Amino acid sequence: MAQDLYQHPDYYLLDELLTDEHKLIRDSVRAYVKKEISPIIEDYAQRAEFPRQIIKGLGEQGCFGPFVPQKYGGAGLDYISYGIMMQELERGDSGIRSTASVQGSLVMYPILTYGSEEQKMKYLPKLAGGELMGCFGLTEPDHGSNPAGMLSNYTDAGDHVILNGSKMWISNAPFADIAVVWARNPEGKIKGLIVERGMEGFTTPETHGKWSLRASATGELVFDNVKVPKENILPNVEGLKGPLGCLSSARFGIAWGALGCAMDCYDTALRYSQQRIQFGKPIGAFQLTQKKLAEMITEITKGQLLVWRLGVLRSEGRATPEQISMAKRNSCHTAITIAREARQILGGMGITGEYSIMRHMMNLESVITYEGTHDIHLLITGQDVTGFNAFK
Ligand code: TGC
Ligand code: FAD
Repeated sequence: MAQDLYQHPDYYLLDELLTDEHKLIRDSVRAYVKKEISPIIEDYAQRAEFPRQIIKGLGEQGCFGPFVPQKYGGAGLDYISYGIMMQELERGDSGIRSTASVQGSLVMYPILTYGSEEQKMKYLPKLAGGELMGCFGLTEPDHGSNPAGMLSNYTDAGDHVILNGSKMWISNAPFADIAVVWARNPEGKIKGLIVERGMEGFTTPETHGKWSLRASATGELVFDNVKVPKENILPNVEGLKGPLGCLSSARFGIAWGALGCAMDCYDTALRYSQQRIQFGKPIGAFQLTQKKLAEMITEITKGQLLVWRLGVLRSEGRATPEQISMAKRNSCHTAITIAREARQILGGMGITGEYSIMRHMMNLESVITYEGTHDIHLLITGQDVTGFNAFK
């Protein structure tokens, strides 16, 4: 890949809305991405392999659950800090942000929010440092957008439960040490369980052949009469609001993260348009190229304002799930549209691994699909503003 020369666009001087701490965090994660991710990511994506050696560095950067209190090994940071971290990571690659957001929002968040004190002390510090890695099992082969229909279930067997069922499309599954799994209890209510690698009957076959998120490991979770101790059940939540609450945290991170891809594509295309000469002048001097770039920076600026305000609301505990849905949907749409336009500005070079754009574009096909598809988020907004449920 060409040298990483990234500079983020800030057309409306939004840096003035950030604290010095936010800017320090951004500088630190950006420097880490430029040094440790950018030089290797294209190669790992081409080989469809997750670079496992980066886990330690991600932990040292504080990218795993930065909002978790210090008592449990986190940094106790606000949600804008979390958003900034996810943006910088996803600017490098969506698969890297995926690993961090699954660990922070989908594994640490439920243990922090719904777990017992013993569960928090046992798992959170190790998860924060990357000593333990986790994954999150909600989606099933026949229940994706509609997790309320899930079939995975457990029965009572004294001091433990017996878990059966399967989950698919699970990020980090192939190497995760633990899985936060959502399944029905004997009364049919949805509960969360912490399933550990090594429990008999628990396997995690890898999913191959993806054209998207190639540097992220995806797999299934298969439970064949797995004995799970009752102390591994998350005691403080029951029902779909448990997993959906985790999704609110992860979708928030994606809303910031996807804009990182958009900014990287814009930055790359702008620089290319100033240097590439055709018909005797830089292609950036042609009106059609300027239209693309002007529209990109306009959408990026609108998206930056949206996620910043969402970050303020989330840090104050006031962001609604519906507001988060709007931002997740908007950022993914903005990013994928910009990636496609930026690819055109680079002409043939745009399809090569020399630049990050095509990789971002392919990754974004997953990002616009997972954590609720583009249309599911539209329906969430539609329901919120009309009061009518169009899902069912
Ligand atoms: P519904 O009746 O609307 O809600 C059930 C209960 O949950 C509450 N709730 C939420 N709570 C917190 N955060 C949210 N975002 C919430 N959304 C709903 C709701 O208030 C209710 O509470 P209560 O107390 O009344 O019980 O549920 P529904 O079955 O009608 O479903 C609604 C729908 C379709 C929006 C929901 O199922 C949905 O969001 N579907 C999309 C599924 C999805 O996003 N799956 C993601 C899987 S994980 C993943 O993709 C990880 S990718 C990770 C990576 O690599 O980065
Ligand atoms: P479906 O639900 O079958 O949807 C197919 C199409 O139908 C979509 O266009 C959808 O918008 C549309 N549709 C569905 N219902 C409606 C409706 N009511 N009205 C209108 N249109 C509708 N899940 C996890 O639990 N953990 C993970 O870590 C995880 N990681 C993932 C990683 C990757 C790379 C991918 C691709 C997915 C991952 N997922 C994960 C699963 C992801 O959340 C689901 O793919 C997503 O929620 C959509 O479910 P589905 O693929 O079954 O599509």
